[in-house]
Amino acid sequence: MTDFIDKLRAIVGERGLITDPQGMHSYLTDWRENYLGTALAVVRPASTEEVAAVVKLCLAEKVAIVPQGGNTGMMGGGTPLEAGREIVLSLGRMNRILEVDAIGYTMTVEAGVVLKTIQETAAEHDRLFPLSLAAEGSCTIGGNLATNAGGVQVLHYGNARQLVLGLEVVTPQGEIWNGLRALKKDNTGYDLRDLHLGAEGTLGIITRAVLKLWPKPKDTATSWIAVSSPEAAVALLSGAYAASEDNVTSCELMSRQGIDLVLKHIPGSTDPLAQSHQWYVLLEWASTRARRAGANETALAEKMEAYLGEALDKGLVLDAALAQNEAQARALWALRENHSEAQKREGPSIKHDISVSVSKIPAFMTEGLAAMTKVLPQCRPVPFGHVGDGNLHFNCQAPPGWDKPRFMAYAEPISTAVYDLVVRHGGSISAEHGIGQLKVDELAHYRSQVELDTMRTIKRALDPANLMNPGKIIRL
Ligand code: FAD
Ligand code: 2HG
Ligand code: ZN
Repeated sequence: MTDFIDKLRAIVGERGLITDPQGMHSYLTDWRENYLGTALAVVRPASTEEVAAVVKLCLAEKVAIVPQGGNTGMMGGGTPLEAGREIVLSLGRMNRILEVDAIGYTMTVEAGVVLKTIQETAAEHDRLFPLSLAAEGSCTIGGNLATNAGGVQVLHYGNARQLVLGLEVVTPQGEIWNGLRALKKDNTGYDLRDLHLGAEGTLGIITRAVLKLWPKPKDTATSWIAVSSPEAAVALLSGAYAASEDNVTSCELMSRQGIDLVLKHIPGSTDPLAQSHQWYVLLEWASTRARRAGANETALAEKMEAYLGEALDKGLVLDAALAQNEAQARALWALRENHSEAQKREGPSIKHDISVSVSKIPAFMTEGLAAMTKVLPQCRPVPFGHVGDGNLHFNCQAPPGWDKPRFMAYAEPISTAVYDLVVRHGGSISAEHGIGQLKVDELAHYRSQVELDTMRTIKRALDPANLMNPGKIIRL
């Protein structure tokens, strides 16, 4: 093996190689600390050519590769396997913005650029890159594309798949596929780009991307709204599309349980409303039309206030707080975005990133909560998520004082009850986080034979040696 390490060093240099256990540790465990893997080395190439050379070497030496970006994934996709003869290939050093074409509304970047840097660069050019999620300060665009990430603005702009025009990918053979085309139209056979989006590094390594940009909003309205039920939340959203003149950019649902965890664990958090309620919606509208000069309130805020007033009269809304400035809007968003962190600090949890059609959310919520507590009456459901996409994080916190092994004994029956229900409602067992290593068995169980066979055929054709992130998504 020292021979292999020396060959890696010859490609990426001393700066691009980590082999000591302490240095490697953070690359070998996932954000949720569910997995701890082993690896021969962490390799950090500085260019596409170095990535290609590393892949060629690994192919010759039959060493598997686990691509990794910011390591914020929720499914253990970026963590090497426990007994694996693998390397972690981190894209972290490939973090250059290569071009901003403000006229053509595109940006070309390396895969290791942190999402927040992309958002900020777009804003400097009066443009918007709309992918937005709580991990944006550390996740990378390569990881976002490889997981087809969703986030909080999908209902208006689409998920990561809809935000990208072209890719550069290093194939499992170590070839460089240059698909970095900034084209809106390109009907030239099979869509190779789409194959890599959501493939979680099992078909190749994304090294560069051409991203789409949008005009930067000039007017935003944000409200924190107490509603009586998920049904009221869905009705409120349904009417908001027309009331906002199609400017709804986010609609997030939360329950009191989640808010209580955020208030308990995240310093500086405060409840925006005087009274406690069971369900909350965070609603945001954004428009590229600038606010009127001299007006106290922005045009959108006026419209949102009027809409919420009507909804209050109809009983859809129980109470609401409209952000008066950016700082207040950020504080409201922090209550939503800190749910994952607060759940982590509270202790063990079982997570279900699921989707059903938006109109089925109320029925799913009622039946799902009953299904979860039927398996473990003391469990503490923490449902929240992107209700506008029909995507719930249908999570469950361990009963107070329970340690992880005790709680995890219930993971399979709880998850089976939830996923069976999802499938009965025509939904998906993974809406935005992917499959990784956590849901390999579930995918095999819930997807049809024809879908699984097609996925296996694609994987075997592109990666016959099975060296690209083996054991993730699908077992061969
Ligand atoms: P990693 O975790 O490093 O990798 C994820 C997967 O992609 C792995 O399978 C890895 O092998 C592969 N991969 C990484 N880079 C490449 C590459 N260049 N080429 C090929 N394969 C690659 N997700 C959402 O969809 N919506 C959310 O709202 C959301 N919120 C989150 C909030 C928090 C607090 C956290 C911790 C995570 C959240 N996530 C969310 C999950 C996560 O999917 C995203 O954070 C992000 O897309 C992962 O990017 P990453 O760079 O960290 O990827
Ligand atoms: C979010 O929407 C993320 O905040 C994380 O997708 C969800 O922690 C979770 O379950
Ligand atoms: Zn989410």
